[in-house]
Amino acid sequence: MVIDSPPKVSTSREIRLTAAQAVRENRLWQRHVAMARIGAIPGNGVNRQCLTHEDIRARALLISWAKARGYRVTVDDIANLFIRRAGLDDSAPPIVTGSHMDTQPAGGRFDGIYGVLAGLEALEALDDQGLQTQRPIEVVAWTNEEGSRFSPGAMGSAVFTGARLLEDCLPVTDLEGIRFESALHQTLNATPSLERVPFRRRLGAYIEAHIEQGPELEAKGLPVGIVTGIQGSRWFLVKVEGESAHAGTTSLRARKDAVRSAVNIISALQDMMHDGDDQVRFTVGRFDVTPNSPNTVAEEVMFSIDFRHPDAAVLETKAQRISEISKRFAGPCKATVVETFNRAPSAFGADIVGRLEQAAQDLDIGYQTMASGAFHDANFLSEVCPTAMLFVPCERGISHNPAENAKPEDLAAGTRVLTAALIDLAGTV
Ligand code: HGY
Ligand code: MN
Ligand code: MN
Repeated sequence: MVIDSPPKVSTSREIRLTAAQAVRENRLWQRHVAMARIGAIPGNGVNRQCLTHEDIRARALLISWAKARGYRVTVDDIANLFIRRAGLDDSAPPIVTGSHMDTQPAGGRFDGIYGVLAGLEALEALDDQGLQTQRPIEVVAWTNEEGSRFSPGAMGSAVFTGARLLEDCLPVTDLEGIRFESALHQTLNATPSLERVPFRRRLGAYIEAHIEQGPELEAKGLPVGIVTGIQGSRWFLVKVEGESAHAGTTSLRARKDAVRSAVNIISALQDMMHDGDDQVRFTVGRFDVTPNSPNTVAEEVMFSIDFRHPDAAVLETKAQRISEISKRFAGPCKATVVETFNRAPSAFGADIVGRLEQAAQDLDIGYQTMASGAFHDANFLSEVCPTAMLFVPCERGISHNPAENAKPEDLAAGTRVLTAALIDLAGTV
């Protein structure tokens, strides 16, 4: 698909500064505090997995804030939520910002939600300054970016952009056997009055603000990172089938022990994945044993693979070997490998990245350009419209952990750059 270039520069530096200066650090911080109460877990973290009651409550809170400002709130068939601030030319493709509200089961108070709240803060800053834009601006909360409850991740943005079919998501079940379809209907039924909008609407541009989830910006004392692209990600599910047996009476020779085979497979994969420059990211995060009893030899193991690398060729070469190695090291058991997520490395367009840099320079906010190790909804949006991201530091780079933390002043600095870029892309009258 040909990606249009972003709308021409159409605002003055003064207008961009006026908009950005109206961002209120405390209002933004208090919104994070209020959201963090929904699904709060010990250690200052959050468990607000996608399409759970906590997710539904967080959506309701966001909608109440949006409605209090008179913004139009819409939803699509996979429950992506859109908050729209009208533009003078309301038929023009909107400039969109946002991220996700769902979290990991042991997640943090900033991953995802920061991008949604930064977008809302940007709209309010424009209101507070009485700035009317040419194009409408929308804030989006994408459904199921994390992929921890229903795998894989980024379902909402993938379906919105046409990279995945909604029908393929509906039968996916969580660990309790609940189908995505029923959790989705429960969520949509919680906001019955919201206007429904179609997938694949034409967008003018997309900018996502997110915490870095790495240590670089904090280590360099930089409040903002401007992201040039996202490394590739491959997800697999490996099923190892053995035979359950009595732990006391079955000799080792006679066993088809699924745990023993799974451990051998994982260690062989780790050897294959080893690289001297520590660029490969290979993670087995889920390891489910059946029947999971201390005195029964395991009949079956299902384990996940999350493999990432910035180089498409390395990603492909190593991914190709996963199935063969799994079969070779399965011993007396049977191993089957299914790929559930395959995203090549993506690069954002130079011109829209340049517009974000211009915004940071206008505001004299220190930044560096950098790539993203984490995947984001922006990965899918970059296939349908000019797309870029900005990062703010998080403490020691910790994320996907209740200890995830960020500073109010950094969240505000990132939001100011976002606001300046949004009004620049949306144009003013
Ligand atoms: O896994 C990821 O990269 C994202 O944080 N969900
Ligand atoms: Mn995220
Ligand atoms: Mn995440």
